[in-house]
Amino acid sequence: MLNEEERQLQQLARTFTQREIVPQAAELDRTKAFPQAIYDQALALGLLNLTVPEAYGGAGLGCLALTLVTEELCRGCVGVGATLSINSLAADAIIYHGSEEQKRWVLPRLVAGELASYAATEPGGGSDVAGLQTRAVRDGDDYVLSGSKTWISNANLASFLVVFARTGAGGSRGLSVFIVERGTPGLRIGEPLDKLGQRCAPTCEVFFDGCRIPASQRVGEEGQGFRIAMDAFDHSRPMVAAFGVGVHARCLEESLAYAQTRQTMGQPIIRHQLIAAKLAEMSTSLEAARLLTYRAAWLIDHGQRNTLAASQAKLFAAESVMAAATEAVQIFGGMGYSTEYPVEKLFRDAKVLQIYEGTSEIQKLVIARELQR
Ligand code: CS8
Repeated sequence: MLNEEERQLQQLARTFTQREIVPQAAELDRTKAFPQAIYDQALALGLLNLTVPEAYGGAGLGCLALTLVTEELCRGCVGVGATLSINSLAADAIIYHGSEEQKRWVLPRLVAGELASYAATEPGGGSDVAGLQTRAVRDGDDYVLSGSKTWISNANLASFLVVFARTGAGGSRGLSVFIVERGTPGLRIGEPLDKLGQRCAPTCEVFFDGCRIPASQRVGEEGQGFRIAMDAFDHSRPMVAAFGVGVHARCLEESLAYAQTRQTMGQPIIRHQLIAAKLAEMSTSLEAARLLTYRAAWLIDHGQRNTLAASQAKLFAAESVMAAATEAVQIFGGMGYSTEYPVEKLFRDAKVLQIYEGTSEIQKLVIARELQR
């Protein structure tokens, strides 16, 4: 199903993950430290910023290549995988909607190793994009931004943010998108928030207090912000589904190894049919999630609208990885509840996959709407 180039890229990411991420995952979870050394090595190996076009120094690959690499990184640690791949969300808004000047300004910087954040979610909510409150008021050749964001990935390290703000009336037609440089007066970024899982992936509050930026930093036309956000999600949801597939694959790997060695009642627990059934189900849902994810990525790579497929992949991957992580803890029993074994971390890491990049409930809403188109 995959071509030779895709297989090689997947293998490169797999080997890198096994060597560099797996041994450090537990410690990064404890310290909550951004995995800078892993980031630098992955960048040097060409595993990051895959979708940036070659004209701006990137690999010029598609969404499928991104999901293949992301799945492998997240098999090692989804905190690491997420924080390494999240540049692509901000990049996509600029790749598909930015001016030539904006692309030349920011895309080569990502390829050189800078980080960018995608700032949509606000304290008032993440699901209702059309209801966001941050304002951008036109003042001559500038816009002045006021408001706040939260849960913004990598914001404390980002060189620039792609910010969604209201320029017009309420609703989906009143939003616009801006590039805001780190250090712009009126921009303040909070410390990383503490959280249940994916702890080495920083997420921060962001505050705009009379933050003045030139109008040339608006991405697309005024009022196009909602469409740009939805379009970015069509590209990013397969990637986030791949986060889930990576964690799911690790759940199966750990559970299978444990079930083959752990003995109860005189035999390895995999010989107990109720445990064997859990593994059978875990492997079947993994393959289904993977195929949905590849399909959603493939469709958009081939110029086809993938909104339905992307939401189906994100929904199924998130729900099935949570079920798999729950069963992994169950298979490990008391050891599954212990921080000395890896599965409690998989369980904690999995939960947010049902929440970010559109909750499972939002994915169902999108799917139901797409079915009626
Ligand atoms: O608001 C929409 C939605 O998708 N909400 C979820 C938002 C979301 O995903 N938030 C997550 C925040 S970002 C994040 O989590 C990053 S963290 C990630 C990983 C971190 C790792 C460390 C909605 C609820 C589906 C839409 O709701 P409505 O407000 O009801 O809008 P609609 O009426 O459906 O649409 C308005 C118009 O837009 C058009 N539209 C909608 N979807 C699309 C797509 N492509 C193109 N156009 C679209 N996908 C729609 O047709 C409407 O057009 P009209 O012409 O106005 O009728």
